[in-house]
Amino acid sequence: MLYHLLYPLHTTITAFNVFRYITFRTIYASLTAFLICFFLGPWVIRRLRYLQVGQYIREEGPQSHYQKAGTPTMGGLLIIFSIVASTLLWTDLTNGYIWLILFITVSYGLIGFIDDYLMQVKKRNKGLSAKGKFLLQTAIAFAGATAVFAWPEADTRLTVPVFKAISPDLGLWYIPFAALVIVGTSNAVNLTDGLDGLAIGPVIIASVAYMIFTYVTGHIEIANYLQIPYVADSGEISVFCGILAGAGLGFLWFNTYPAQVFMGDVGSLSLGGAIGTVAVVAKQEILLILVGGLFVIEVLSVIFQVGFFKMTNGKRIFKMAPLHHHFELKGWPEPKVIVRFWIIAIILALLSLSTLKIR
Ligand code: 57M
Repeated sequence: MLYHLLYPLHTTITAFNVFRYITFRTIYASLTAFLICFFLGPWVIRRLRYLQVGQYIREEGPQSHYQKAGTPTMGGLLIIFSIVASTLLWTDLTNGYIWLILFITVSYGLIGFIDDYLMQVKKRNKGLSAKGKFLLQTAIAFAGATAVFAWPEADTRLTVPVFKAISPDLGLWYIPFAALVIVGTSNAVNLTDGLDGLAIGPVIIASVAYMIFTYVTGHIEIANYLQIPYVADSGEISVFCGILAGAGLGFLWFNTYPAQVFMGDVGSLSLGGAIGTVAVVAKQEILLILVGGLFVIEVLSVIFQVGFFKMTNGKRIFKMAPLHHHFELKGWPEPKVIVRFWIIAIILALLSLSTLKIR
């Protein structure tokens, strides 16, 4: 909005020329998203308490979580509001990628909202059935992936980090592949959201990493210099990534240990869907394994735990999966698990950025 309203005025007020710059808009869009969460947070938390949207704690969880019962959840509603408002305010709304990412973010938020509503408000201890949730996510991801495939300048080649010579063309297989990235990332963030701030921290870190990647892929000179695919108009996505990071920081203000609010599935599914979609449109899907490495580690811990459990009918690799519960049961205080997982996420994101130079 501001971009469309104020930039054209730069002929009279030259100061408004700044609205043209992606860096300027990214910084102020990020600050806007942060401030919306920061100032609206207390009110939202009070409303969620009033509406009794208190977290239901499953009995088989770690003992230490029992005192969390009743913590307001569905704080993801605040995150999504902040993301949508800041995106409408600060991005170039003629950019199709922005609308695609917003579509996935909001529709995944809707799936999560239904799940949370059934689980928390209807007190049904299961939300949407896992199958129902997965089918909805897959359908929406396929719609998004098909839109990317049908894009005029669609490029179905896969970018392989480090090995610039390898870029297999997936052709029609690009659609299921892209859909898988979006659904997988969404569920990976959902699984990780099991300790105070544990999911939002790596979401912020991944957003900053992709903010840099999309700025670079959208900048033809830098992209060519670094020999990575130039994706026209993808630079605008770095404004969105800044908004993701800003909204994440604003939410973290209240979600940090001891959490005053949880994001709920409405938050984890939508943030994961947003990051997965950003990775797809920026053509950095494989790199997501590194950028979102902590989410990958958490999912793998569950896969190995369940697999091993089934193979040895009853033995466990970890005390409990996902991995964060294992360290909790080993006696690490919750904040120690959280910050150490953030440190790992930061290191993996730095490694992912280093692949820009190692080509
Ligand atoms: C998403 N949800 C948290 C909160 C948050 C297959 C299996 C690994 C699935 C997994 C599962 O059910 N995952 C669901 C994780 C839950 O958080 C809520 O859910 C939203 C995110 N989707 O926003 O509303 C609990 O996490 C804690 N929490 C915090 N701070 C936060 O900021 O402390 C969340 C956010 C909250 C709160 O206690 O209630 C969750 O953990 O369910 N299942 C598990 O993760 C379970 N693991 C398990 O069953 N492991 C088995 C097998 C299946 C691998 C094993 O190891 O043998 C654990 N989680 C729970 N109970 N709650 C252990 C059992």
